[in-house]
Amino acid sequence: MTRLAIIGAGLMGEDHARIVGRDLPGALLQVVCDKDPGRAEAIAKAHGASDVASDPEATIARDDVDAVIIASPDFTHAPLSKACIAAGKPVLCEKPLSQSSAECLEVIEAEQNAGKQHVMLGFMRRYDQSYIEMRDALTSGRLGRALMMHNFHRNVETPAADFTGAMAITNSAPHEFDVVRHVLGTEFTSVTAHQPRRSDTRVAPVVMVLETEDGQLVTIEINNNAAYGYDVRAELVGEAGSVAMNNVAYTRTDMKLASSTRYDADWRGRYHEAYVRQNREFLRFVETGTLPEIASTAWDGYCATVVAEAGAMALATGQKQPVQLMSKPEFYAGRKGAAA
Ligand code: ISE
Repeated sequence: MTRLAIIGAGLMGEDHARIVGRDLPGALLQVVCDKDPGRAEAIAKAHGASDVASDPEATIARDDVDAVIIASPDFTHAPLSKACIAAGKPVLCEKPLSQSSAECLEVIEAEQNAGKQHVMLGFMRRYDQSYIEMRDALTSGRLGRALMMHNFHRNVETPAADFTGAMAITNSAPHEFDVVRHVLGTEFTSVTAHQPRRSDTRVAPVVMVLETEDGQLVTIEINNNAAYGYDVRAELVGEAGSVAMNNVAYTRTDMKLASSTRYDADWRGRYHEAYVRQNREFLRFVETGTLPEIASTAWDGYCATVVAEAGAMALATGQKQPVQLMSKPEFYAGRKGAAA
């Protein structure tokens, strides 16, 4: 049995605890750690954890913890990932690795110094069937050369009233930055960012246009106040055809001369399957020491953050910004993606 610690007992910590408790044969929820003991207790009780704790570093170092899931606030992700590397424990860290590319580099450096990869990053969309099929359509050659990828990412409303366009780029868009790099198997080279005007003070949608090294165009709309539901769409356009994501709805209701399907209020339902697959792959990584081929690594976390920084700059200046990555360390070689 692999003994797991979950750090952070918020929305995502609870979701991971549920997955470990119900959908992860071979894993034991050993400890739930949160600064708020009441929250840790509640989640531990609901999902069968053996123990609770409030000190993340001490939890990571425990002898009865084999691996760690980090679901605490964003600013803790990099320092706690480094603590896992220092303790020699595999870690599934929620995105983003850090909102600062310089801090991502610290994690990369720590991992390289340790001599092996410890960090699997929670960009769970890589495990979503729609993106898997898009990537397959490219790698099999069926779709011909990729030309464009269009992406829509809509939340019902922002988590905070003072949410900004820059936050849409650094908080929500990294999912697209990561999964598009993964599907296309290339890197971004530039980004422009635009916003329409709303009638109220809420953050307006952000639309980005990105270019890739391989000459593709990528559009990303982030609408954090879409009002109607959690809705993610994507279409990959190749020279021989296109692959578009269907809306995921298990049922349709036909009534009173109308037909309707429903939307979830947030991402947890839409991506439940992807989270389960991701966490099972993490468990296999802990058991075998080999990172799954499609897993997002600390390097991928760095790349997503560099694109986010360039995107935020593009929005602030109104100017096209270059996306400048350092050259990929040999340590992470062979993990570029589909069309590499
Ligand atoms: C949010 O920031 C997330 O991290 C979720 O994973 C994502 O699906 C959601 O739409 C974002 O806004």
